[in-house]
Amino acid sequence: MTAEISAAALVDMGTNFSFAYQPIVNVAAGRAYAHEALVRGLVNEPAYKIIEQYQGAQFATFDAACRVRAIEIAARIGMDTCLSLNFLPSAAIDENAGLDSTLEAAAAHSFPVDRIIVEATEGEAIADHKRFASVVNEYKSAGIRLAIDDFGSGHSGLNLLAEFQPDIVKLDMVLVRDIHSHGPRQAIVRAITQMCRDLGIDVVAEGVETAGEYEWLVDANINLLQGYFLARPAFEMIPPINIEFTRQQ
Ligand code: G
Ligand code: MN
Repeated sequence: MTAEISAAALVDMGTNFSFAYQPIVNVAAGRAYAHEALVRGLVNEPAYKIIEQYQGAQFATFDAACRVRAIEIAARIGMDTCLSLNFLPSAAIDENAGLDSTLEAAAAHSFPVDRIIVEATEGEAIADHKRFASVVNEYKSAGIRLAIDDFGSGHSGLNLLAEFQPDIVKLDMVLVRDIHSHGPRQAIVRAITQMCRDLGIDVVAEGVETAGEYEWLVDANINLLQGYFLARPAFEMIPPINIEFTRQQ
């Protein structure tokens, strides 16, 4: 077994890239519930330009360095909501890039661990339920919450929820698109939402782009919303939210 890569090495790798943050809005409370960290270049180059530089053996280290860097910047810009970090389960189960560095970064920057959410995004690794469940349990026992990203997109599906229950399910934006005028998507989203309520799982709808989508989702009592309609990701800052909360409770 090789030792986990040093915290200093991860911090050093993190100086090569930066982050934008996009609100996940609690429309019932009328404020941001969390901010999702999205990797960017040092001068706001798009994510793919950074990710393509770290393919192969370096990728697990990159994934861990992302979490460290995203926490550092979130603390620096004074984030007082939850912080949602994307993670690749296959990278997180790599012994060189485990949980310790994320916990160390949270402690170093005084970011409370119970305000960290990790979004699992990689279908293939999640499909290895046993292995993934042990990673999830490690995170959970540290106080970190788990979201399943892109739910309903093919890789992340119902069978997963039978095996273990995340804290949050993020509906894939394909299900959200034009939902106000699409009967089948409405039926699917209603059923997923009911199931999640029964299981005690919070639902986030992502990729909300229009007023029509927004209104339908709010009427369906889906109160955690993310997407360009509410706010675009903002580079190294917390963006204002575009909408007035006329439906505030
Ligand atoms: O895989 P994941 O769900 O983490 O992807 C998030 C990506 O979706 C980010 O690149 C983010 O910029 C993008 N995104 C966020 N909101 C919207 C939206 O309303 N529409 C579209 N098309 N993309 C979005
Ligand atoms: Mn995500």
